[in-house]
Amino acid sequence: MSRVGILMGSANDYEIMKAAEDALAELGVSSEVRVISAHRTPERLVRFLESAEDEDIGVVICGAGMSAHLAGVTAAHTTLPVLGVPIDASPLNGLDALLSTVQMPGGIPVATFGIGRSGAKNAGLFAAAILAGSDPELRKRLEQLRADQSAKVPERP
Ligand code: RP5
Repeated sequence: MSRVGILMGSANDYEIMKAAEDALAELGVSSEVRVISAHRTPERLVRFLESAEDEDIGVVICGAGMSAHLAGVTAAHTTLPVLGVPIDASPLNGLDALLSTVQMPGGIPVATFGIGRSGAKNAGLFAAAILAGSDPELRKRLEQLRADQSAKVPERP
């Protein structure tokens, strides 16, 4: 089964991006977690993407805060699906990262998720849903996870 690359602009983003790693692990999908900044370590990003397909990476999740260019630059270098997670890391509370990530020019798509932990979790689940398109067993695990989630919701408060 393909793996998921989880990139983040700073080690400080990990407490948020761990939600993506955890969601994937719960579904039995392994991930490759790296600190790679579009601004501070641009060569590291290019090196990672050059070998990503050979390393069986099927989807790349990118979390970044502030003037967040990680997902966009990643998408510029690969045709793998790129999922962007804006992180609240500035006085603008993540709105800066959301707008930087979501407003891509036509031709270079980034699927953008909500700001913060729930966005990271959903990016993990979405990456699994993409991989499940060619993996019926993973599809079954996703369906089971939804059923378990529904069963945990009480009928009354
Ligand atoms: C972004 O700048 C990172 O993704 C991080 O969210 C933010 C701040 O980085 P640090 O200064 O905390 O390393 O590139």
